[in-house]
Amino acid sequence: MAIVLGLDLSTQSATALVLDTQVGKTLARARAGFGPDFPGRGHPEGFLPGGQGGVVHADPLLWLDGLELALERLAKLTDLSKVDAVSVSGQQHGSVYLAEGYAAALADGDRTTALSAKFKAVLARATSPIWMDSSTSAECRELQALFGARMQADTGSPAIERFTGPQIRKFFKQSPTAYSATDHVHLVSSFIASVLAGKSLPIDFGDGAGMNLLNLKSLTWDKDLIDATAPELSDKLLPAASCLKPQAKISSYFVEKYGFAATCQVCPFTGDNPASLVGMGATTPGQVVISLGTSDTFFAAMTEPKTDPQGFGHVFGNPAGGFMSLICFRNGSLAREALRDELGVDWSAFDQEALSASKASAGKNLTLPFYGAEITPRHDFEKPITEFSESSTDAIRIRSLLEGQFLNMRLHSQWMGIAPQRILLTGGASKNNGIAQIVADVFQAPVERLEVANSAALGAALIAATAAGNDLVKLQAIFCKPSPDSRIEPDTHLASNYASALDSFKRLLQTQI
Ligand code: ADP
Ligand code: XUL
Repeated sequence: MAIVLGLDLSTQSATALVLDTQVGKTLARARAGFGPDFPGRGHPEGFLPGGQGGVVHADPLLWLDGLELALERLAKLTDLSKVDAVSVSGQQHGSVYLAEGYAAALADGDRTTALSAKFKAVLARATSPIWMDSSTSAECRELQALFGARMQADTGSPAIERFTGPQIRKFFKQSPTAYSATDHVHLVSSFIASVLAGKSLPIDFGDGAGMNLLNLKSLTWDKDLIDATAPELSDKLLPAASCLKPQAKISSYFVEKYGFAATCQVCPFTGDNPASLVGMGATTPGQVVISLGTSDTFFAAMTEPKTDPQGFGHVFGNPAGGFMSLICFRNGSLAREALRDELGVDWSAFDQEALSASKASAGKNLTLPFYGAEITPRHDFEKPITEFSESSTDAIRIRSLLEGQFLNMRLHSQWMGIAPQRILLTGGASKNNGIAQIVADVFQAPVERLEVANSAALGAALIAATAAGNDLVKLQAIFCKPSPDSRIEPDTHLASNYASALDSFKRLLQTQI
């Protein structure tokens, strides 16, 4: 199996990446942005703005249109009939509710009607809650009251607002009729997998661990949790599976419309963070990845499922076997964009050179970097809290926000007990050298970036290749190489500044939550 396709259905875009694994080359890549490419659909940043009470939903039909646009663009760049296998990474936790009749929509090979038109009639819920949704505190309390410490011990996380189990429970409580009309609940990853296969495919262990429903000891759905979450939920979920086993051939819709070969294999898909772990070449313990996408995440492979005593961090499945620890920050790129827009500057103001002007103040001007509700720590912040003069220069304000983001990350990753020897950086903001320098300085570890920028799409492609019979370790040695000029060394003179800033940051945070 030589040629593989990795798709990444993330918060803001659909990305497609084709690799030739025999010659170790990227053949083509294409992207469709849910905001910029579909300006009339009301998703400027990939989700519906203005949700009340913590509700953040997106239109699953837009994900299908984004997938089709990315494939249309890709088909102009490379011959898709050569693709042997495909896999997908999807934003985690988001759920899709499909009604009876959806199996016919999946199997419909007619290329003249778009996928979104076929699925419109079979959605039991018109919009999908996504990972940014924090509206299920009541359901989390109910589940916690029933299961207590067992919830975290067995699923890797306490009941968490954005996780799919509490989201399903809320849907059942608020719309019992629509819930009961739901034939299958899918995650973003398994939904897109099923669409590509033309039949319902299972949820994989990696992504399934983000639902508060998967028992990590048995890697099966936990019957008591399922039954307590919503009635008849066990009928609405296929058994969880490994993403490394091919499940089906691609459906005739994609053969007819985009020129795939009918023999192209489809694998179950995984979440964007587990896929990134693969794409960064970090599936063996001892390496740390920081992903700066819409969310900022910090993750690492681990052999045993170690849980966060504070309850903010998670355990997900590692596609290569074992587990991964992860912490997620909602105020990632969108918070950096908010400050950029507030100051009326562009990303060059976040560059290494621009920020060097404020180096003397490193660690001295604290910001709690939250423009809205945060996941880690869980709190309804409204705006950043700063401890310095309003008249400070742009460089000081930018440095302070970035330092706040990475001090918060350093503080909340301590439970993992990892002193990183180097940090692998990925996600849209990772190409910014100023941001990368602050990461290196705050963590006092060198930062490296890979040659392929989208590690989730790369991970999906490598999962497809592995499922099709290739050796993952060999593939990672070829494709997951740090880009030669990407390494940034920490400024060791700043070690003590950031050690004391960490204590001050912790104290300031404690005054607010
Ligand atoms: P996701 O996978 O969550 O959809 P990406 O990993 O594609 O997101 O990252 C998108 C984010 O990258 C944007 O919200 C944007 O703020 C950020 N970004 C893009 N270019 C830069 C840059 N040069 N400097 C800082 N941030 C950037
Ligand atoms: C992880 C999380 C986000 C999403 C979107 O728990 O909520 O990182 O996967 O990228």
